[in-house]
Amino acid sequence: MTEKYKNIVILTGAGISAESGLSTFRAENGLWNKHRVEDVATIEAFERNPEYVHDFYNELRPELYKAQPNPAHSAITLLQDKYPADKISIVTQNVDTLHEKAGNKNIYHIHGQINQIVCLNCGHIFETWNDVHADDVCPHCHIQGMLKPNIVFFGENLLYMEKVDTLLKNCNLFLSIGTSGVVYPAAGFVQIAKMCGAYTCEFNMETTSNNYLFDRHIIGPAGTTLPKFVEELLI
Ligand code: BJW
Repeated sequence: MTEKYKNIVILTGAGISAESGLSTFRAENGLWNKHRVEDVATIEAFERNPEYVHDFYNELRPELYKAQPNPAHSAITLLQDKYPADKISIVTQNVDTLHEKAGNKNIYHIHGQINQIVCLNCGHIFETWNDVHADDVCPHCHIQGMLKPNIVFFGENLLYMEKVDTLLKNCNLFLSIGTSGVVYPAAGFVQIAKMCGAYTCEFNMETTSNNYLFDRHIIGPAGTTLPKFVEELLI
């Protein structure tokens, strides 16, 4: 086995969950074909009409609860278990928990998690798969009407950014799986990794907008292409 890569960062987007039956955002039949981004995924929308935004995530939560990981997630488990790197980290834009369900480790949910709720009054974060409503009370500070899905909306800062920045600057292999590369700052991660010397590789069904920053493009469904790639690394 070649032990070329000591630190690996894997950035994932909605495409890695597509073969688990979850909708991506920007596809023709994607999540945002049925809803306006401005109504469900901006902090202004939440401030304007929190119940509408809660309803959207209340509807999505049971679907994500039921979803099961696919061979792409399992390939990451295999890589983390068998490849002799010092560290293999997953930086995911996904709010589903498929990486956790597949037994992946070192996961950073930079856009938050559907099963977490944050209180905007006291900062308390708690986990639930149940519906949440705009007039619910925080279990910690007992203030009403301040609960928000712990999901990063447009206009909000991402989570774990300091840690992720360090990981990116120290990795020598950067893999980007199933993301269109249009949402920043995640779309710029490849540039940081590349500037710091990493070999960069993307897995997608199509050409992406930051395509030119990748050394290798593997076109096809991640559930097929990633297990093959991992197999090659493990030889
Ligand atoms: C497959 C496949 C298969 C399908 N196998 N592949 C710099 C420049 C310009 C703008 C900005 C900038 N910096 C910040 C901004 C503003 C903004 C932004 O990026 N805007 C652009 C859209 C123009 N960013 C922000 O506001 C971020 N915050 C921030 O930067 O804070 C500081 C700041 C604040 C204010 C001003 C300036 C700075 C926050 C971004 C939060 C994103 N949140 C969302 C919604 C969460 C809600 C929810 O999950 O329901 O996160 S947006 C949405 O897009 C979601 C996703 O995580 C994210 C990325 O989407 P993803 O995963 O790439 O999905 P798709 O559908 O786009 O692509 C799927 C891909 O998979 C496709 O390519 C398919 O081909 C592929 N695929 N099947 C392999 N089987």
